[in-house]
Amino acid sequence: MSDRKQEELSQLFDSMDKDRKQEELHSLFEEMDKDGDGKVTIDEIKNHFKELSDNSCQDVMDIWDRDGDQSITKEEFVSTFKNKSDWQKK
Ligand SMILES: [Ca+2]
Ligand SMILES: [Ca+2]
Repeated sequence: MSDRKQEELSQLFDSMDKDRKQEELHSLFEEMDKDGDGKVTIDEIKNHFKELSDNSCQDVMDIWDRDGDQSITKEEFVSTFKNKSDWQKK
């Protein structure tokens, strides 16, 4: 991942990270999950983060999609926030 992209993603996550209460994460997830099937797909990410390039959306997917099935469940989403230090290395 390039430094610039890393920066872009860090800013994105920081902006989403003002308040990490569980309910907030859950409602954010539900906001992203437009069709309400309990999974966030790459298309839903692109839809939600319109300011991100396609490549960056794929990076977001890779960060959140912990089991690699190209969709993000609520569990994956919440656990990624808990393990933020995994991907956000100084
Ligand atoms: Ca969905
Ligand atoms: Ca997954």
